[in-house]
Amino acid sequence: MSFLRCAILGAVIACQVASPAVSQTSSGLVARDAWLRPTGAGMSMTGGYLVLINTSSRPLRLRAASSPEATSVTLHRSVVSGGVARMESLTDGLVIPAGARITFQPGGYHLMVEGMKHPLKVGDRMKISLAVDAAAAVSVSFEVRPEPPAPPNSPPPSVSAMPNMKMR
Ligand SMILES: [Cu+2]
Repeated sequence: MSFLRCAILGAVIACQVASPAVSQTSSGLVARDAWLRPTGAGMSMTGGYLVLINTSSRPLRLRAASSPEATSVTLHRSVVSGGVARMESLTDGLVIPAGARITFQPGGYHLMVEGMKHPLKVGDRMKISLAVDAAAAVSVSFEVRPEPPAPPNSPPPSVSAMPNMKMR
């Protein structure tokens, strides 16, 4: 990782104190751009997506996810085999290599949220906890929106670009 990249990540980490868009675990995993699809009529399940960045110098394993607002949150991956799309459960979690970034997005990795206690509409927020290795789970605030908040490889937002900063 270059010095410049570290400097940018440093700015993001400093910013996350005030912004709900970025969360960090004690292990060095940064979660950003977390979003959920709104639930359809009569549906109690949805998909959650985010960008995970491993800022540490060793691999990190996302072990599990959970939310007080859903019966279960599981790690899934959509795959197409033999022309048929299906989802597989990542029962061993997901390893993020040192310095790597993994984008959860429709058609790929996603958090399968099932047994929602109430419907989600655009503009709502929902907390999902992520458990990484042996570190304490970190709570990430997901925004409900119809599409991703930013292209997967866009630069981190600057402090001045966040007019509505709130303390959590
Ligand atoms: Cu799924």
